[in-house]
Amino acid sequence: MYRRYLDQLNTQTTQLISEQQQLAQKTKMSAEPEYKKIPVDELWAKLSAASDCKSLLKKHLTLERYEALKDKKTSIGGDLGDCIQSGCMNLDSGVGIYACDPEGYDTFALVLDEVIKDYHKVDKVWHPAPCFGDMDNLDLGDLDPNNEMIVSTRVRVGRSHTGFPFPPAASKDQRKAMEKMTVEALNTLEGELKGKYFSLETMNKEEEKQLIADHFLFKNDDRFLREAGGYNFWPVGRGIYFSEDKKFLTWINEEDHLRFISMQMGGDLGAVYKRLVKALGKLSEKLKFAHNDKCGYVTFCPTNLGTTCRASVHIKVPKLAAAPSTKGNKSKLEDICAEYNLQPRGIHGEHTESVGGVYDISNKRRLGLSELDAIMEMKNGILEVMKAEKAL
Ligand code: ADP
Ligand code: CIR
Repeated sequence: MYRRYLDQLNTQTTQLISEQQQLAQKTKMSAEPEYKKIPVDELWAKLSAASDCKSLLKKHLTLERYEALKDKKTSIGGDLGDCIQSGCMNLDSGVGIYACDPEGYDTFALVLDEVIKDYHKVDKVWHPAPCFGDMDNLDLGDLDPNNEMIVSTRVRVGRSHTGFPFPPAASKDQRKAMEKMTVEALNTLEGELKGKYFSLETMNKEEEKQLIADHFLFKNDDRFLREAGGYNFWPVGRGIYFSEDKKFLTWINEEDHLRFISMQMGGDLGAVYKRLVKALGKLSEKLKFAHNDKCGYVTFCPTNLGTTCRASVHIKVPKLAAAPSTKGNKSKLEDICAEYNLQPRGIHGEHTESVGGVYDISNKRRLGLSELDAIMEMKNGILEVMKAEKAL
């Protein structure tokens, strides 16, 4: 009986993959001139001349590796330039490299594997099977039951549709096709996940501004992502879905094809995580996400691979942020984040500043550990941050 069920599930999955691949082919058009490609030798000249560049790209793209990779192409034509243009044109990048398309993780493994190992702190680029934990018995609890420090909690994952390329190679029609199939899947959600889709192409500017200010919606002002082709054909194929209470959200065609998000005010990490896992279970029945043993869930940016999970809190830590580090020109907050594999960001997302001592602090590693481990790493680190702030 169970065997028959598994066989049926396999047939359904194979059918879904093949349907998505056919759709990607049908909507592939000749390259449209949105993405201004800079010749790879010009990019390399800029990067190799930059003596104060601290990116992982600069660290790992040696002359020898550059020579070995500069003429390689993936089967859909992705090249080294597509991967490194962002990091070469933005020498202040932290990472500086994206994958031109899913196959790029193999074609350009000579440099991408080194960046991945360095960022996720692993010895080998390999990812375990997904493991979200036993939802019936999992008790992550509320990190701040008395509402003293945590303003809000959010967990997000990224997903790519099998068969479709990443931004540098995605056509307008492919973006629209991905939008349509995602909205059809989202419209089958029920109960607390039931909601509505809002296209960026038709949304009024006031509403868009308010959704951004309230931390729900993405924007197109990240110069790192822009240079990687992330805003090609903006706002075509982009939009946001949210449940009636705005606690479950989906971003379509921002940096990744898909970002699934669960968030709410306060510190109840357990409730936020469980909601996301429930939505992922339902949506995986309708959509086929790109996944393999090397990368886990495949995403555009190598920092998001694996679990793709970023669990964050907006947390008030003014004392820790103001206290000097014992190790050089940093803060105590940065020390503690480094120690517990956490990443501090500003209040309006990556590459923004803190406001009023409130920081976005999340797990940093996503690959080489399970979803539950990534969440536990965040939980344990945040509890330490709270303890340290209270002690000052
Ligand atoms: P991502 O998390 O998707 O990688 P960003 O760092 O750009 O991307 O954050 C996206 C948005 O999510 C921003 O508006 C940011 O303020 C918001 N955000 C992140 N974490 C939280 C949180 N814990 N509570 C509320 N909003 C959050
Ligand atoms: C950079 O290289 O700084 C940008 N492309 C952002 C990299 C992703 N950020 C991260 O640390 N998770």
